[in-house]
Amino acid sequence: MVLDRLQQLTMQVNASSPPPHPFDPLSTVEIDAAVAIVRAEHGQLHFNAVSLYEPRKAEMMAWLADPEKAPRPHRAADVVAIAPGGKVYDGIVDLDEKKIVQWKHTEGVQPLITMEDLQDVEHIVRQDPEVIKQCEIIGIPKEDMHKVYCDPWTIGYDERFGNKVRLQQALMYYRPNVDDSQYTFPLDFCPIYNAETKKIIHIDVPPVRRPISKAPPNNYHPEAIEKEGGYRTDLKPINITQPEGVSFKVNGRIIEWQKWSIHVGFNYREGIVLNNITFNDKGNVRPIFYRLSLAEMVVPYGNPEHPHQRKHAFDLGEYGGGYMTNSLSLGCDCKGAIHYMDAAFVNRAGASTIIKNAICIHEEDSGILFKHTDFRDESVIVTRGRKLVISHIFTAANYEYCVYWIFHQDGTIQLDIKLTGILNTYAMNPGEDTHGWGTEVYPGVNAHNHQHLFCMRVDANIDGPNNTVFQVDAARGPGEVGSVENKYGNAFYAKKTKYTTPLEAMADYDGDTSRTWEIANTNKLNLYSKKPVCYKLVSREVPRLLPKEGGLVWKRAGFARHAIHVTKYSDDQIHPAGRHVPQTSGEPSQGLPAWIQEAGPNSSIENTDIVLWHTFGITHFPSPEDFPIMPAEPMTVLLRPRNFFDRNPALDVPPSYARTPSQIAAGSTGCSCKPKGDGTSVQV
Ligand code: ABN
Ligand code: CU
Repeated sequence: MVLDRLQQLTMQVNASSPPPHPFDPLSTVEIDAAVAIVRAEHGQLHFNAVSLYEPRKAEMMAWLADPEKAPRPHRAADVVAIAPGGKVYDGIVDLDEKKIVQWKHTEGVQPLITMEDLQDVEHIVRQDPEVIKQCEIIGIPKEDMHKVYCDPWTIGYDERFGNKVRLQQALMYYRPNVDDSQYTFPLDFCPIYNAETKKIIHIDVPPVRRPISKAPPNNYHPEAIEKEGGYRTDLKPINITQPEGVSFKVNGRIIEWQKWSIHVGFNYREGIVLNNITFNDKGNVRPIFYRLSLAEMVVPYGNPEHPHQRKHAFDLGEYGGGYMTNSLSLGCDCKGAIHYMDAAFVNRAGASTIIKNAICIHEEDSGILFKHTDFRDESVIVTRGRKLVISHIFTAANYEYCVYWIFHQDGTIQLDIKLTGILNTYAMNPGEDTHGWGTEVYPGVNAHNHQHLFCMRVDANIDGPNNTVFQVDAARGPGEVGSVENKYGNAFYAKKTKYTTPLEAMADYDGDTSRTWEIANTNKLNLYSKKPVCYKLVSREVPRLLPKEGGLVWKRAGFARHAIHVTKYSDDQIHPAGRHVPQTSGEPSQGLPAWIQEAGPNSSIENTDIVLWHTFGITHFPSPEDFPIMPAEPMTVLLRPRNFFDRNPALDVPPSYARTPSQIAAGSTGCSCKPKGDGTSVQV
């Protein structure tokens, strides 16, 4: 039976033509085939993840360089499965050979928690006699248990329970009415749920109780806003139209836009993955990045009272940014002419599932690209830019993270993350002292201080794989005021520090020196500046990890100890907090710190294939304006070409308006330039 099914699926895989690009995420047919192959050998398992096992880089580079002659990398699935009793298996299935090429029982780990795993908990919590007792103590009668809700989180790490059993902590809330936001009514206790026995095994109860708040609900839904006086009425429509369609081409999952070529991938964990990013520089297709992704994040909360130390979500490694991704809707999440891509995953039972419209690809006007007016005669050029936006949005229980990868015509790549959704809240008594660990954002609602720290993985390929990272600081020139070399004291320059080892490259941000980092190809100099071609990382929202050295978060989130880490490329180093993150103790720290130890902190990262890891984000001290739902807060990281092009690479973008001095002298009213379809412009 199983083999018949496998044969059918194999035929479907083979029938799909053309073959998938080696970077393409697994299709539903490929996921089903991988599951069938695993099932045929290992029987009934729960599937935690079946995702593209990415081609090995050396093989892939060879194929990209010569797809006709080089062997095409095999399609393969990276599988995480859980057997009855909780044994975790990590495997690789070669889909071309139709066989399992690696299968191992991994001890002492807990794979990420899926939304399916989480959904059981609320139901069980409502029926648990001890939870009912705790609800009664704080003023919720047992007939109202249907009004009790919980956000189940992984337990993070709790030394009382370790990591042998798969555990979740239930953050408890109440809704007086079904449409009320539960985050206005947090409960003061926290049950612990065993995902194998499906039982509550413990409840953390605070020494001082906090009865349920009697404040009126604080809602954001339309009916509530209407009741409070209604919506503002002075907004006129803004329509975005692209009457001739979009200016990008889609070939499978490769997007060609304005000299850029980008392969758009997606996985359950990182969400969007961009591969083989190149720029056509006057006919020369130049590699820039082999792979870009948001690889991990951590949200540590700052209240030291037990059990709040457990609140530090690794939303990608513990839950999966891809798994939590929203199905986007036209006119709401994205406006304009949109190209959508779906995302395919496995569910716990081993069936493939689809999130429709998981990725949105569209263009936006981006304001002025460049402009200059000559004050003498008002001769002018003004050129408007546009950008290509590749985005997805994921909901991590209370928070929404909107991730935008933005490509500009001048060669800049921008990662914007917008944070919205709802604050994580905890109960407080009237007049209670928050001790500075949180803010009363509404009566009875204590929103704890926290950070949102993201780790961007930059697998650079700046005119080839051999790259070097430099720290660049604005520095004053030597010599005191009055000295020969710096008589007036005004000298300053860009001080460059080469990172030669991973140890040197563990670096922090310094706003005082406008610190940036250059990923350079020192083998290639710019024609004019004679400086190495590079892409510069410009990132200004880079708080320090506030949890202290040696503490739980510091140990578990090793990637967040520094703004920058640089490692020599290795195929399996994708997840900077480790492959399986839930319930890690951080002893020893997984991911980046472990890889650096393994490779040798003093090994060379100079002029070789390197990966730069950048941790950035915000420190969030909540305030009432963030409640009951937060206006989106943006963060930006830029990757900018520096000494990469010989001149402004966007000079050939047709201007919106241009008038030269001679045109003015000749009495011409000017030239308003309208782009023609072939990229040139005509005077109108
Ligand atoms: N922010 C932690 C989280 C994410 C998803 C689901 C539950 C909890
Ligand atoms: Cu926040």
